[in-house]
Amino acid sequence: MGSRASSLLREEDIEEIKKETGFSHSQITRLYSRFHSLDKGENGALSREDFQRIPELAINPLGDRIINAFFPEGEDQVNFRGFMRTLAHFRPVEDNEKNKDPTAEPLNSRNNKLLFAFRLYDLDRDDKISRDELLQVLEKVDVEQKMSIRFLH
Ligand SMILES: [Ca+2]
Repeated sequence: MGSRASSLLREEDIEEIKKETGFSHSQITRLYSRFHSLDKGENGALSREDFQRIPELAINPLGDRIINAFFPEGEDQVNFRGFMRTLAHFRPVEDNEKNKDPTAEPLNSRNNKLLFAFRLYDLDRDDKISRDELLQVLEKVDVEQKMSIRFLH
């Protein structure tokens, strides 16, 4: 089943995603079959409902925010490319050596990770974290721990 799903992904797409996200070839094909199995509508994109079926996210207090991070403003579907771009923020910083592209800051750089975490707090997306937004999160979490998504491994 996994091989059928990965065969839908073209080799040149894999190369581009590799460059953009730093994931390895085998990680990309594995995540593609995961993406494919989550895609209940079988339209090549995931909806919020598709994400909500992931048990690890369903029980995660930050689950809704993490799910939101996959969707560009105003959109309710995310394709595989967008899915991978968001996942790239979760890659450990030390993996940066391979696939280094000097023209672009890797998505998993410290800066981009911070920005990503910031956006998890900034619920109304006004580029500021209000006292209330901060308190809502602090009540619940150790962000570092909650940001680890076990289904990726
Ligand atoms: Ca805000």
